[in-house]
Formats: sequence, structure tokens, C-alpha cells
Amino acid sequence: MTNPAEAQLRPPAQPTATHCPYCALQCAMDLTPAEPTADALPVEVSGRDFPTNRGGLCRKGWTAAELLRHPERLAEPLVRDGEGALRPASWDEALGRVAAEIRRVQAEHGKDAVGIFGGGGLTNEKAYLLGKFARVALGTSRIDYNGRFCMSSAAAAGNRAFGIDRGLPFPLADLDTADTILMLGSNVAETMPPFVQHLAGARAAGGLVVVDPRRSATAQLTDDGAGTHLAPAPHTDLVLLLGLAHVVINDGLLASKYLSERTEGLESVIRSVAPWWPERVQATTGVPAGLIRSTARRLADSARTGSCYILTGRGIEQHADGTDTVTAAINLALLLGLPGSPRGGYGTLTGQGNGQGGREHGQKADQLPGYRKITDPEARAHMARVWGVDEASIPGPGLPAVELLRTLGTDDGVRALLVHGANVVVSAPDVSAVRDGLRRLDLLVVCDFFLSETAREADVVLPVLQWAEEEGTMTNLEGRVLRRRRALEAPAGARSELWIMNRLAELLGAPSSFPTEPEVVFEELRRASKGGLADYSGVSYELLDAGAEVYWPYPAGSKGTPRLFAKRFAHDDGRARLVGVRAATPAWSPSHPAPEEFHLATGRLLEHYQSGAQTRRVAALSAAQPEPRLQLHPAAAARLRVAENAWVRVMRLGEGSAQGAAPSSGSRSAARRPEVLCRVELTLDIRPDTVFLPFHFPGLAAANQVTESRTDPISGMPEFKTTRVLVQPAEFPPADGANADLVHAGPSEERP
Ligand SMILES: Nc1nc2c(c(=O)[nH]1)N[C@H]1C(S)=C(S)[C@@H](COP(=O)(O)OP(=O)(O)OC[C@H]3O[C@@H](n4cnc5c(=O)[nH]c(N)nc54)[C@H](O)[C@@H]3O)O[C@H]1N2
Ligand SMILES: Nc1nc2c(c(=O)[nH]1)N[C@H]1C(S)=C(S)[C@@H](COP(=O)(O)OP(=O)(O)OC[C@H]3O[C@@H](n4cnc5c(=O)[nH]c(N)nc54)[C@H](O)[C@@H]3O)O[C@H]1N2
Ligand code: SF4
Ligand SMILES: [Mo]
Repeated sequence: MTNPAEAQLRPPAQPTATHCPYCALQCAMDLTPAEPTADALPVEVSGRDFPTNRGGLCRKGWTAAELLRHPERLAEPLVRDGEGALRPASWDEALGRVAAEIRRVQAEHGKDAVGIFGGGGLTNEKAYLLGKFARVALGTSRIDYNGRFCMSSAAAAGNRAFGIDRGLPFPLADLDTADTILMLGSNVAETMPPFVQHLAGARAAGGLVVVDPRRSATAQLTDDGAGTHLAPAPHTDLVLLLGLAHVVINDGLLASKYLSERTEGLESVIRSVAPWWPERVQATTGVPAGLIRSTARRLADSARTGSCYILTGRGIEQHADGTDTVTAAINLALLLGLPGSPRGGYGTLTGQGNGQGGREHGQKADQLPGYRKITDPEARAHMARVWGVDEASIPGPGLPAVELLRTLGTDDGVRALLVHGANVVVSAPDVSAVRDGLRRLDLLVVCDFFLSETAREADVVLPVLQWAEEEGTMTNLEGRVLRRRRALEAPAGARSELWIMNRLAELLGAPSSFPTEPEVVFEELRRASKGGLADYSGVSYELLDAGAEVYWPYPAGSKGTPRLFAKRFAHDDGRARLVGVRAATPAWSPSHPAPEEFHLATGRLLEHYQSGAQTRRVAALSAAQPEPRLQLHPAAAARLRVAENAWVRVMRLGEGSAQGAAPSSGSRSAARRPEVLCRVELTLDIRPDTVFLPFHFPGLAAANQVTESRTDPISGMPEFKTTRVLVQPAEFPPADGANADLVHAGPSEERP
């Protein structure tokens, strides 16, 4: 029995209401201080009831607290010494070195020689201050972030069609009443498991349509009469969407009144879809013409008499023509009269925790806070007033992420880079080239709480706070602003990024202020965003803490905007734009590949998050998925003569790679071959012409060893989702011994 006096001394542990550190669903959770025993986690996680997750969490959320006091957690700054090793240093030494190197590099090579690479996981406060730090403290235009790899195609298409870019322009719970939902290239059953609740209505009505070259966990939700799975060849979604629009137009299923009252550009779409009749679409995509017709008719039926939504994910967005593909999805939605109607809509599913807010407040190369254009004289004048600086001192547009990374360490490129919240050595396309670039830099500074693969390359590593140790705001996939709250103290050696920016700004003699308190930064962000597209001027911590439902735009004096487009779109004339888009002729016919040739698609597993820097350190998650395996159809495996678990080489075909080249000698340069070495997992749930590899792992097993840095000309999105590859049986360890150590361990801390 507990001693009553003792029980009185210890007040009952109060839970802290916050949200999951990982994806854009931002599931609500409570963190309760745990009993202080030797092996206990500092806080216990429980799901909290909230309109998006309704108490549910996925296994990443459940285990998130394991990283708070993880033994590999960075507890002090590290600096690289003369021998090339990372050693502990004081904050004064580490920041002094960063400031001195920045001054030297800028004096010798100009302001733009210093760059910043940010992240969509940063709070709004950190993202805002990072953009200000770049423009005001460093005076550089060279800032961009990993959201370029994520939301940029959907953002560009949304801006083009609607004049604004908010992932879901309606609350998630609106989906509950849908009887048809078309999901293109999104695998929510693994990437946002609690989201699946919102598909129940459409499944009950038999109307969930999933478009994915794999029979993914989400595609399997269409089984037993719950809907339809369309499995086009990778990178043919644009043609499929043109085909669906063709049927809608040909069968006279257009929302004619809506189109004439609310849109421009119908003629260009009619022209662009004319050549794509269903049989021709079948020949390119492999989707039967009959299914194309019935799907289009079902969508049109529910748009008229029920409720119908079209949603896109990275599967159709992360392509070199991702913007046009999303545009084709939006065109289809507009033809059916969905956006802004109570009978449905179009949305894209934002990915990272703050993938939405992270792109609104100035981390993007071409943007100022409030989703303003950096080239707009009015926007510049406004920001100059808020920051108290001369307008001419605010740099112009910088370079999108892939281009920025390409300039690393080059003569007129970026020579010093600060990384906040990204692990580019694993997650960027063509990672070997990225690592080469990082190694050419005069200075690489990485802020992280773990020694990520990118931090291992750094000259200075700065340990920062984790989600449960900080205050701030996040904007979820619905454009809803949420409060992140502190549940426990950070380890003594870690510092907040706001504090780091404040100290560096002072050491660099920056004008303007760099507050260290999140709420003070938010107050400045309110003023900065006022009058912009993403207007947060009416939002405050007080309002959020009172439990208000807050969707931007939320101008002061308003009640916010749960649903956009009810009356008008954001273009000056209030009308949406239909933009006729054309499909390029596929460079490679999927129907007659050589027996060893495949489309490589990349993506996600339930257990791991992104580059895996976090989830590979959670014991239960890494035990469930310890290594990447190449998903391969048994018929293809028979052709290749490989069995379950066999080792294979996956080699990029085309430019820069020798087709069919035998593994070369064991020299260091072998690491430069665009290839991956991994084991196979046989599955019937994939097209026989397609292989799939998750990108959560480093080293020679990193999927991004083979992806190309080719990008979408409008959005700057790399072609992550389809790479032509050759798959061949391999020995393991490789006969040439090439980098076998990299497969599981990743590179050492030593840098050559
Ligand atoms: N478990 C987990 N959850 C996450 C994340 C994570 O890393 N792990 N990351 C978060 C982030 S940042 C993001 S952006 C989201 C991403 O969430 P999703 O977009 O759902 O994730 P992906 O697995 O990248 O891609 C989705 C699907 O696209 C399919 N696909 C590949 N190529 C094509 C194609 O050419 N056409 C079509 N139609 N489909 C294709 C793949 O087979 C895959 O099933 O997830 C978020 N949630
Ligand atoms: N082949 C292929 N590549 C892809 C994709 C794909 O589908 N296929 N998807 C792309 C997509 S959608 C995305 S979003 C990117 C993401 O890819 P990454 O940018 O690699 O994402 P993370 O692994 O989340 O990296 C975040 C890093 O920052 C740290 N971190 C977390 N929170 C904070 C913080 O608040 N501050 C700081 N300083 N550090 C923090 C983490 O420990 C981790 O090391 O990957 C892209 N790469
Ligand atoms: S779905 Fe996303 S936000 Fe929800 S618990 Fe999982 S990782 Fe966290
Ligand atoms: Mo993402």
C-alpha cells in the first residue's frame, strides 16, 4: 500500500497535450510523465481524441518517446579536428568557428556562398526565423528545403489552378461522407494509418478507387467490393488522367454551369484530352479501357448525386512532370465541378509534420513569409518594414533544392552550408553526387539531435531539441494550426534552434532581432504574414490554447477558413484555371522490356520515417524492418533466376551508367556506380515490369544511389518515383569487396 503522506507529496502526473513528431496527419497525443525508474521512458504516449486521428496513432507515433533519451542522442556540440575526427566542443567554440568561417567565406566569395537547407518538420517559428536568418543575418538568397522533394509539384499545380496552395482545402472529416474517393499515388494505410478511418464511407459505398502500380496496403482496402484498384505502369498517370477526362467530356458528364461560372480554360483541356480515348490509354498504362470508362462514370455520378473527392500523393507528384500530372488531376476535379462545392473537392496529402506551414513562411527559395513572392515589390517592402531593414538588402530568389545541392563546393556555388532538419545524404536524388558536394564544402554545419548520415559529414554538429522539449506551432495537412507543447526539459547540452540563430546573428552583427522565445517569434510571424495568402495574423497561442479550430487564412478579426473556394478561387478574377497538359511519349515502352529491365519505384514502409535517422534507432521498428528489400514479382524473379532473399544489384540505366556492365574492380570508384545492393522480397502485389524499394536506408542500400537528379521544370521536384533500372543477381559480400561495410553500417565518422 502507498503511504498516504507520500501520495500527497507527489501530485498526479499531468499529461501534456501535443502532437506526434512525424507526419502531416499530426495525430493528437498526450504525454504523461512516467515513474522515474531506471529503464522507463521519460514520458508515456497515449492517443488523444481529435478530429483527424480520433485517438488513433501508428506504431511510429506509439514509439516516438523512445528517442527522447536515446543513448545515441547528441548531448554536446561536435567539431571536426585537424585529424578529421569529430570531437566534443563547447557551444562558444562551436558557434565561434561557424561565425568565423561564414565571415571568411562571404568575404572571399560573396554573400551567396553561404547556403541554408531547411526542413518541413520544423515548427512554423523555426521555419520563419530560418528564412529571416538567411535573408537578414546572412544576406544570402541560397535557401531551400526538403519540402522541394515533397510538396513542390502539388504546390505548383495548386497555385496555377487555384491561385493558392493549401494541401486539403477542407477539413479531413469531410471525406467521411464521400461515396467515391479517387486516390492517386498515395498509400495512406502505411503512411498515415489513422487516416484510413476517413475512407470508411467510400469503402462502404464500394467507391474507393486506388491508383498504384503496386497492390499496396491502401490498394488492398478496395478488396471485397470496397472499390477498385487501378495498377497503371509507373509514370503513366498523366495519360490515365487524360483518359478519365476524355470519357467525362465525351459522355457529356461535364459540370457545365460550374465550368462557365467559375473557371477559365476549358477549351485547352478539351483539346489536350481528345487524343486519349480509353483503348489508347490502355495501351500505354495497362489499365483496361472498360475500367477507365466505368471509373470516370462513377466519379461523375457521385459528383452529381453524392459526394466525390480526388486526392493525390507522392506516387504521381514526384516525377519530372509531376506538376502537369497533378494539373491533370485538378482538371478532372474541375470538369466534375468539385473544388469549392459541398459535394466534394480536390486535395493533396501533405507529408512532413509541418510540410504545410514549412512552405508558407520563407524557407522556399522564391518566397517570403505569408506565402509571398520574393520578387513582388509590395511583398518586399512589407517584409522590409517588419524586419526593420532596407528593402534593397533583401536578396532575390535563390535556387531550388536540387540545383542548390548541385552547386555545393563549386567555384561560384555554395561553399558553406547550414542544414536544419534534413538528411540529404539519404533523401536527396543521386546521393553519391550530393555526398561529393558536401565533402567539397569549406564548412558544413548540421543541426540535429542524432548523428545522421549528413551530420557525419559535417565540420560542426549542433545538438538541438526534440519535439517533446519545445513549444511552437505546426500546420497539418488540413491547413489547421496546432500547438506543439513542451512535456519535459531537454538534455543539458542541447539548445533550441531559435537560440542558435540568435547567437549566430549576434556574432555576425546582424541587423533586426532574433527572438529566442517561440511565442515572441510567432507574434512577429503574425505581422509578417498579415495580408499574404497564408495570413496568420488572427492566430495566437492564446487562441490555440483555448482550443479553437484554426485554419488559415486567418486574418485578424476573422474566424479562419476551414473550407476554401466556396465562393471564389484565389486568382484576382476569382476563377479557377484549367490548363491543358500534354503527356510526353514514354521513352520506354513498358510492354516489351528486356528481361532484366524494370521501372524502379521508391517510397515508404509503415515502420520507417523518411531517411530513417529517427526510426532506425527505435528498436521495435528496426527489428520489424532492418533492411531495405526490393519488391519483385515471382514471374520476374524466375526470369532473373533469383529466389526470395537473394542479393541483387539494381543499376540505373541510361545516361551515365554502363548497361549490363559487369561489376568493376574493387577500387573506391566502385562506390560511384549508380547502383544499389540489396535482397529481394517476392510479392504478387506488384506489376511484373516494376520493382519497388523503400528509401529509408543509407549506404549502398540507399535507393537514392540510383535515382536521378532530373527535375520538373516548373516545380524543381526530382524524379524519385520512376527510374529505369537493370536488376541482376549479385553475390554478397560482393566479390570485389566494394563498400560492403556501407550496406548496414553507413560511412564512418572519419572523413577522408
Ligand atoms: N511510414 C511512413 N509514413 C510517412 C512517411 C514515411 O517516411 N514513412 N513520410 C511522410 C511524408 S514526408 C510523405 S511525403 C508522405 C508520403 O506518403 P505517400 O505518398 O503515401 O507515400 P509513398 O510511399 O512515397 O508513395 C505512395 C505510393 O505511390 C506509389 N507509386 C510509385 N510510383 C508511382 C506512379 O508512377 N504512379 C502511381 N499512381 N503510384 C506510384 C508507390 O507504390 C506507393 O505505394 O508520407 C508521410 N508519412
Ligand atoms: N527515393 C526517394 N527519395 C525521397 C522520397 C521518396 O519517396 N523516394 N521522398 C522525399 C520526401 S517526400 C521527403 S519529405 C524527403 C525527406 O527526407 P529527409 O530530409 O531526409 O527527412 P528526415 O529523415 O525526416 O530528416 C530529418 C532530419 O532532421 C532531424 N530532425 C528532425 N526534427 C528536427 C528539428 O526540429 N530540427 C532539426 N535541426 N533537425 C530535426 C532528424 O533527426 C533527421 O536527421 O525525402 C525525399 N526523398
Ligand atoms: S500517422 Fe503520422 S502523425 Fe499519426 S502517429 Fe503515425 S507518424 Fe504520427
Ligand atoms: Mo514528404
